[in-house]
Amino acid sequence: MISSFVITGFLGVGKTTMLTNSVKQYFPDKKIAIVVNEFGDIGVDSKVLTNVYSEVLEISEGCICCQLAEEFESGVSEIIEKYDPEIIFVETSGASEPFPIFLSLQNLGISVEGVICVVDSKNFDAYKENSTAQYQLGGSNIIVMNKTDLISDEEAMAVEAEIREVKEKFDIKNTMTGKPVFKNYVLHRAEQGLVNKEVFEGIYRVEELIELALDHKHLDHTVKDSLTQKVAYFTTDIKFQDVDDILEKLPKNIYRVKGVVSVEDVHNAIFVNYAFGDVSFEELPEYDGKSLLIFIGENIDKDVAELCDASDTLSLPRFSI
Ligand SMILES: Nc1nc2c(ncn2[C@@H]2O[C@H](COP(=O)(O)OP(=O)(O)OP(=O)(O)O)[C@@H](O)[C@H]2O)c(=O)[nH]1
Ligand SMILES: [Mg+2]
Repeated sequence: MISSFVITGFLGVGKTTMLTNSVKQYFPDKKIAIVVNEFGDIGVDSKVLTNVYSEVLEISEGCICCQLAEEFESGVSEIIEKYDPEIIFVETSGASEPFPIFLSLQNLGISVEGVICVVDSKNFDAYKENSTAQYQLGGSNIIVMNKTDLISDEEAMAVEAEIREVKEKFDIKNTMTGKPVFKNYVLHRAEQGLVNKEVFEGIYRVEELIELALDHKHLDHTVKDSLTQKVAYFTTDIKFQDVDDILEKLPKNIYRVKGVVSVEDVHNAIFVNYAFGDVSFEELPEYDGKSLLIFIGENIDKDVAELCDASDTLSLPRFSI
């Protein structure tokens, strides 16, 4: 039987980082397929992940939990037929709930070994009221407190207590019996997505799904949280500094920026990865597409338009999402 893990967690918490750092390291001899879904219709994670894994399936439009169950299931079936993987890892979009994906995998006869919710320990306070984030914690049985390098031990203890509180409050229940779907959960700490191997060893196998909550009601979270994204393209040649300047001017409600840009002063294209004020850059040797930045946050349309007006290089397409 094929095993799988679902990796969930809010925008920019470190899901892809976990896939590139931990998973690759712990399963060198296994055939691994990655399914990645990104918020919005332009995916950049898959470009990063294809540098590491040979089989990456990108489910790119919308969010898998809302509209794409069919596309998800047929995509996964295809990857199984073509590649015959031993383990499938599904990275859900930061804006989707894990439970419907869990159900889809079960539908396909794939064993779900765990639903891992990655948490940004430094920024948990900034997003813990978000209903999607709460359902992501509630719908998982392994919690990984990532980015612990950015906080002290005392802060980590405080965040852990907050996480447990949210987890317990939003723990997903069987709607028929009122009992939690997962019997228990475990919490690990990590830096750069590097977790202990036991997280993946199936020892926390989802033993007992008491009874699937068939009438699980989907939360219309994208509307409720007003999470939106805007894609802006670079219209002229730019320097590395231009990208930095744009990121410095971001208002607080834009908390996630991803993109790929070619700049004059660096040989390879650069993958830009910004989350809650922190930014990292990575070279992407294979990329020769357009230079773009994807802005994600709450009610951001006006802010992105202003950023584009203030910058000589950025512009929104006439029909933007
Ligand atoms: N300091 C620090 N930065 C981290 C850590 N883990 C990830 N990051 C950084 O956080 C940013 C977001 O990481 P990703 O792995 O892309 O996050 P993600 O959850 O896949 O993001 P989405 O798919 O967009 O929701 C990147 O700039 C990473 O380099 C960590 O443990 N410590
Ligand atoms: Mg990602």
